[in-house]
Amino acid sequence: MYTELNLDTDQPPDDYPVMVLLVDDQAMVGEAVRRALSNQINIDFHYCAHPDEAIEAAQKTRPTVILQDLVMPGIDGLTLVRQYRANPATRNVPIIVLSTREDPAVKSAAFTAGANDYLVKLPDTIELVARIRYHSRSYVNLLQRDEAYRALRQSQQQLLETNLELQRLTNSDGLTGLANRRYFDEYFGAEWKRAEREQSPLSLLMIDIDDFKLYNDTYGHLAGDTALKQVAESIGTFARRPTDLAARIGGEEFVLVLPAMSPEHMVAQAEKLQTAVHALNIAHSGSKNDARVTVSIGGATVVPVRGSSQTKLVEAADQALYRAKRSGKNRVET
Ligand code: GH3
Ligand code: MG
Ligand code: MG
Ligand code: MG
Repeated sequence: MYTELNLDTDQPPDDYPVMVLLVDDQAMVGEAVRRALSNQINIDFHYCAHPDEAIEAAQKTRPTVILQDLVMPGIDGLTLVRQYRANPATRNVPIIVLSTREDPAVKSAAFTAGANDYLVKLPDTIELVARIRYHSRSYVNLLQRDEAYRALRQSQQQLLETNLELQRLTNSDGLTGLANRRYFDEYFGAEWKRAEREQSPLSLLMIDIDDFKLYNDTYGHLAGDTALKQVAESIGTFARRPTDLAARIGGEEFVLVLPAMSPEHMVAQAEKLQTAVHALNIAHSGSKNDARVTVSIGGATVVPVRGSSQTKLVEAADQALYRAKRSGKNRVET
C-alpha cells in the first residue's frame, strides 16, 4: 500500500532574505526568471546580462545563489564558475548552472568547474524556487556555522587566557614576581619524585636576607620592599635552566631549586649569588657586613633514596642556612 506524496508547495518560506543573481546574455531568460520569482516572499532578484560584469555584480549584490548561463559571448559560463570559486567573496556561494544543453558531458563539466546544481532552461517555477531556496538555506547555514565556530573559538581562546592569567596569579608572589610558596611546594615535590626516579641529584639553596628587620627599622617598610624586589630579581637570574626554580617562600626568605646539578657547581652558584647581592650595593648602615644588604645561603644536594621524603633536603638546607647565620652571615654553608 502506498500513500500519496504530500506535495504541499506552500510551505512557509525561510525567514532570511534570498538573493538570486542571474547571469545570462538573453534578456528573454532574464525576464522569464524575474517573472517566476516576482511573487515569491523573501526572494530578491538581480539580473546581469553581460558576462564581463558578472564578478562585479556578484561582489556587489552578495547573492545567496547564482544562476549561471553556459553559452555567452566573450566569457563562457564554465570560466565564470571557476572565477566565482577563486574569488574570496563568492567562494562558497551556491551556483546553479542554467543551460539549454542536456548533454551529460556538459553537466559533468559544470560540476567539475564548481557548480552545485544544473537545471535545463527554462525550468518549471516550482522546481526553480525549490532549488533556489534549498541552496540558499545551505549557504546561510554555512555562514551561520562559520560565525558560530568563530565565536566558539574566540570564547575558548578567552577562557585559555583567563586560565593562564589565573595560573600565573596563583603561582606567583605579588611583590617580587617570583614563584610563591604554594608553587614551590608543588614544583619541589614533583622534582623530588623525578630525581628519585632518575636517581639524579637535586639541589636546594635557602636564601635569607641578613638583618632585614633592622633594615626596615632604619629605612622604613617601603624601602624594605624595594630592597626585597632588588634581591629577588638578582636571585631570579640564577634560575637559568628551564627546570630551575626561584621562589619567595617567606617574608625575606627565598629558595632556588636546582635539579641535576653537581654539589660543586651548586656551591659555585651559591657563592656567585651571595656576591651578586653584595654587589647590588644597597646601603644598610646597621649591617656588620660592609654596611650593605647581604644574604646568607644554605645549600644541600641529595640523590633521593627510594621512598624517602623531600623534607630531608629542606631540613639539610635549613640547617646549613642556620650555620651560615651563626658564623657571621653574608656567606654560603652546605
Ligand atoms: P637574620 O639576619 O637573622 O635573618 O635577621 P632578620 O632581621 O633578617 O630576620 P627576622 O626573621 O628576625 O626578620 C625578618 C624581617 O623581614 C621581619 C620583617 O620586618 C621583614 N619582612 C618580611 N617580609 C617583608 C616584606 O614583605 N616587606 C618588608 N619591607 N619587610 C619584610
Ligand atoms: Mg546564453
Ligand atoms: Mg633574615
Ligand atoms: Mg628570615
